[in-house]
Amino acid sequence: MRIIRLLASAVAAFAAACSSSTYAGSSNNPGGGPPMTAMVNATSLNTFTPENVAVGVGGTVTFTFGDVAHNVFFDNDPAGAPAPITGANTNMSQARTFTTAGTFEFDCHIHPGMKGTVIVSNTSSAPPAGGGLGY
Ligand SMILES: [Cu+2]
Repeated sequence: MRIIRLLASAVAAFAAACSSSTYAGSSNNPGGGPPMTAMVNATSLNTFTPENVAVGVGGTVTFTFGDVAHNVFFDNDPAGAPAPITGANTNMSQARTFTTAGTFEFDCHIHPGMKGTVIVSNTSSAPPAGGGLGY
């Protein structure tokens, strides 16, 4: 009996770990494509957590700032990226919507080496699932 109970809890833990492993920091897209929302925490000294997130075209990434001031600039491809989050931001959140597919590196101009990546992929290649987004 004890072994069965242990096995059951191990299976539950495994399932919980798997449910969020595909896209770190992202909520699942019920349509089956890339998630349409993701969160990046800029709440530590000089690290974005997670550093890499993925959303579908039209998806939104919310950057949350804590006690240490940070900003977010998309330097490598500003033409397809949303507006930067300028200044020195603390204890607030800012969302940015990504309307162009691509890989958008971002960094904090206050802390050299503090950077991350938003991968934006087209949802049209995903199989339609019950209507979904209508692409
Ligand atoms: Cu910073």
